[in-house]
Amino acid sequence: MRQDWIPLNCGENGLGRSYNIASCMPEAVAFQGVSDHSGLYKFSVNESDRFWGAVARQRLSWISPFHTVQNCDFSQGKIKWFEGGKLNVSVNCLDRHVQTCPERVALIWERDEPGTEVKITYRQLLELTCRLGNLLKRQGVRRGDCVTIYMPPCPLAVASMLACARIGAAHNVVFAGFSSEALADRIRDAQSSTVITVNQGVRGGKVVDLKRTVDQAVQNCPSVQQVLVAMRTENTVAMTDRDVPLEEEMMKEDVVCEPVAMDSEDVLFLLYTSGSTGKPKGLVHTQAGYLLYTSLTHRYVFNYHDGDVFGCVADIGWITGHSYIVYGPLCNGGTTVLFESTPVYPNPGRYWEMVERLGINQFYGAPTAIRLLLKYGDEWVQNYNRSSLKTLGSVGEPINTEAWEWYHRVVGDGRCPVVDTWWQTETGGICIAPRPSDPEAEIVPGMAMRPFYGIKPALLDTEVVTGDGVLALCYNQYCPLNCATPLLGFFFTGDGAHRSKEGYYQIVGRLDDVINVSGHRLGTAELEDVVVCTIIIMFGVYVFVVLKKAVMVEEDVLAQQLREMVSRSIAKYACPDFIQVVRCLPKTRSGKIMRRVLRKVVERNTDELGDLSTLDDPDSVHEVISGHRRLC
Ligand code: 6R9
Repeated sequence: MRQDWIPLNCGENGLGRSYNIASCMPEAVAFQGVSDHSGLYKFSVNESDRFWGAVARQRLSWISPFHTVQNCDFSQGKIKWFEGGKLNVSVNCLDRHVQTCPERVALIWERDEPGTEVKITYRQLLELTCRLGNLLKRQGVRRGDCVTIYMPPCPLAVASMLACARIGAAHNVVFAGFSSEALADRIRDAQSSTVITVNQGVRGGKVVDLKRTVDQAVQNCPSVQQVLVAMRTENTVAMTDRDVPLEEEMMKEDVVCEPVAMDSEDVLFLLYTSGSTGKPKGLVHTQAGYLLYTSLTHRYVFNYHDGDVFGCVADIGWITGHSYIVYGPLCNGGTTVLFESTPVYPNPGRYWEMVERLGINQFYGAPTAIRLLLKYGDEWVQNYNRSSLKTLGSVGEPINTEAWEWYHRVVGDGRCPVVDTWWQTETGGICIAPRPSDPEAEIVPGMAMRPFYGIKPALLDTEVVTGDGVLALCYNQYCPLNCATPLLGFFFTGDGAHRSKEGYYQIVGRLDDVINVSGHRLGTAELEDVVVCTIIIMFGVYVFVVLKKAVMVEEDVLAQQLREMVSRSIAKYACPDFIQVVRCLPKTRSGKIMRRVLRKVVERNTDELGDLSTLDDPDSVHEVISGHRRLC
């Protein structure tokens, strides 16, 4: 059966410095005639059945083997991977590691107060998951149901996700910062009979009444039969007949829960996009392809090795949390951090103090936080020992050169590769990133660089090899992800991108933010690289400026400086026509700038700001609206 690949019996460290296939994908597979990274990449897109078939057999535990690697017809919107295969995601993330290393730490729960972290081993996490799975069954949850989880990052949230996977239910995790209306919308959409929450959340030293938000939400959700309430704080909260004390009831359950054999394409979870570009939309990811892809990218994009501590500081309520806090790391038997706090609590050294205390090896964060922290200066970083760090990752928005360089030079002491990873909730896993590749290969600051195995990007409005265009991925034929937005056989990403003559990709911003100025295509990322602030473009270039904390400058001087910088670095035609200094910008709860709101403000269409349910700070919009606009 396995004639198409030969396992490589070589350790990852004994390979010397020579670059060969083993350093691209050491323990996985070797394909005949493939001897380097670019060969392996070509193989993954040209012989995708053989590539993914072999990787899926190698990396996942199957209850029954699949008979067909892929059965996709884009024109019909049909995308099926690993048909015939049955597996259980929680078995892949837990049981098989409990067999080999039960006492390995699976989760480090980095609680809000520094120094109060809690470690959970694989054995403990499996027990929690089984008890919860049994409790959910007792509450009437069945295969195919969808459970809504409204919890901050904590072990019981991860156990809840895995418990759903174990019993064949889908989960619908809602970021625990959303309002009761946003939560109610998502519960109704999922038709959940069960919601899992905590009495209160704790973040940045503040206590948040999450249970109360759930109470308000479920008033308008007739499908909800019960709310399971875990105790994050010691404060009691009002309980109704519908509410079930989670810890108390789960302790009555058995620590064994039979995993359900799921089909490869059964639903694993539902998740909403962050709403930066429009009304949040709900997406579905399925079992096998999603798990395989997150595990492979986690291993190779970040160069994750057994025993490493992986620190992704996203919230579990976003796709980044699903894929790179929960499924990717746990499928790989990794140790993963659940970060409950904020980058500035109790001070702007929090991330790096945590890196030192927990010995984090791979740190994965967002440009919005990096930009915030660099404003506080280098000392907050240098106060802590960061020698454990090996790889630094970035996700969510384009990372401007200044932030990239600071991350690389100050945080990573110039010795850790920075992987700028481009992907979307729709794709479920990282699609473009500098790794995997030759460890010596160059990384250009601010560039996402290369497509991952199986990903075949295309720039839709350009025929030339290099150039600019709308990023589209034709990967459904090549890799096991299932984003069904067929357009001429492509998955249309909505992002603008530039491809260099070396074939490297740079994401230049959302398509709606790329405009023609005097006949030149200009992306927001390119401009923001120069002015380190946000720009939105309408009848010209409109610049929103957020000043670094210490900077005091006259607006005339600022306007002059900005124009000079842009002329010098890009061109005269790109010079700002308007500037507006603001304290902060409207952002989504996940930290993305809501450019569509800024655009409406600039167009003076403030009555049509659109869906603001995912907006973080409503004051930021008022400030932008009332702030004065200044002609340069
Ligand atoms: C994972 C995630 C997706 C959108 C995406 C793009 C932007 C994400 C990026 C990036 C430039 C990167 N984006 N990573 N832009 N460089 N490295 O963020 O998913 O919340 O669905 O957002 O975010 O515009 O289309 P999601």
